[in-house]
Amino acid sequence: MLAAWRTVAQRRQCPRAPALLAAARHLASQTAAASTQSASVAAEVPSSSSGSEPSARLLSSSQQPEERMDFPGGSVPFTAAMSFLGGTFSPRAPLPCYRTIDSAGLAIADADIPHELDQETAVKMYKTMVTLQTVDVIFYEAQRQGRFSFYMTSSGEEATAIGSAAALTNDDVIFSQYREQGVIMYRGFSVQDMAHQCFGNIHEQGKGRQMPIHYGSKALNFHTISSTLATQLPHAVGAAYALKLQKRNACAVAYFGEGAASEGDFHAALNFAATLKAPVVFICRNNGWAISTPATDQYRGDGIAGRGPGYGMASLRVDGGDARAVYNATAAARKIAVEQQVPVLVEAMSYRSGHHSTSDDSSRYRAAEEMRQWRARDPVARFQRWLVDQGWWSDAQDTSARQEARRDVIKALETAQKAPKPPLSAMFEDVYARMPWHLEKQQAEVFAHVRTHPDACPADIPVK
Ligand SMILES: Cc1ncc(C[n+]2csc(CCOP(=O)(O)OP(=O)(O)O)c2C)c(N)n1
Repeated sequence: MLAAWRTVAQRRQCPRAPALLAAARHLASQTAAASTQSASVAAEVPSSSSGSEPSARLLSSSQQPEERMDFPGGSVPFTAAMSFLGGTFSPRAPLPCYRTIDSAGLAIADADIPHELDQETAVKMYKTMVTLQTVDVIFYEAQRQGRFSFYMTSSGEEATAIGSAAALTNDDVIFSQYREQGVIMYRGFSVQDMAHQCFGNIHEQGKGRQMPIHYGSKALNFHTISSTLATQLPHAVGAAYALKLQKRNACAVAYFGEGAASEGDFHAALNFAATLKAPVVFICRNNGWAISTPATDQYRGDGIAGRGPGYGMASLRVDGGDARAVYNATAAARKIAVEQQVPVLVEAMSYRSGHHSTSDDSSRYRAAEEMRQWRARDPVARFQRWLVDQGWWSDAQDTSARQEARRDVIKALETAQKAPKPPLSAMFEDVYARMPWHLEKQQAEVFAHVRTHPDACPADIPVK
């Protein structure tokens, strides 16, 4: 040990070398005295104790690596140099952003493509993007006309949702935030299903008890969306851990925004996932804004991907506007999660091109020029260009796909709007097998109130 310290002090030309060497000599003499003692104590350790057990590590100085601190949380080397890591002391270059097609949609020649898209998958992805764009435009307008109460578009982020969804299997369990409608659509949730949910009619499994856009489907392995940010992240870890215990060939996939990543649940989820080695793929949509809070006010480190290594988790940053890159990144992350039974973090860099929701006006807090620049990099147009270059898509196909999507969306809205609403009593159902006394009491009070104040209940909700 003494020799090691001398080498360290000399190599670093440390001005405190004489003091360090004196301290080392003192330590060495103490260690020599202690080793005589510990040899006798070590003799008392039962012979069944293995060298890796804490008691043996502490007691046998001869086994203790002198140049490292061996403790229950790991083994770290000692250093006589004091240097802070990160922050203002050693700013690191940002993690680069993996992409396979450029902002104009041209393929990048030397890009890593471990999972190349086949024509059928690529065309399905693009058609879903076209439908998603059409749904977003028409549903947004329908909300503005007062036909239902709330809507959120995913404009600018279509490639993140659909590129990742295409790389998963139907056995993978999805926990999304609220802006990944492309994921559930790709899995088979129809435009009609979406319209029923937004209108909260009798065809909707939630029976109108949730706000619009809170989709969910047991059949599609897609957990119902919760408005409360980041609550889905610990749930996803629990589900992933269950998949691990069941030895299933599947993972959980958790989507969230960079704003949600400031919640405590994000940190709890990542640490649990890492320590439990839960097969979960975390996909962050870093779209630059959390309502009016810019990403620059959300963190000081290297975005969200930069946090992964701190949790001991493989992390990747990907261009969220490049559907082919997102597909490859998710397929690779899924492979790691399922084969190695560990979590993986993916940060998809994108931009929220629309307002946060129908309750927001983003022109109040961000520059028109910023929005114009990002809209010019439209992920759907980029992917279309790549598809055309592959010879897999044409302008004529595009026109007809968009016309068909428009017809479907308008029809779905009309059908959903005409469908009856669930009765008032539905509000009290489905939580308990037998309604407890306090809910019975509340239900009676609601009905009594509506009888005396008929205007308190919307006219299209049957009072029964
Ligand atoms: C726990 C919690 N806090 C605050 C809110 C209010 N809120 C709703 S959306 C949102 C912004 C979230 O931004 P981000 O996670 O980046 O997703 P984005 O909307 O940009 O897709 C906030 C603060 C909430 N729903 N839940």
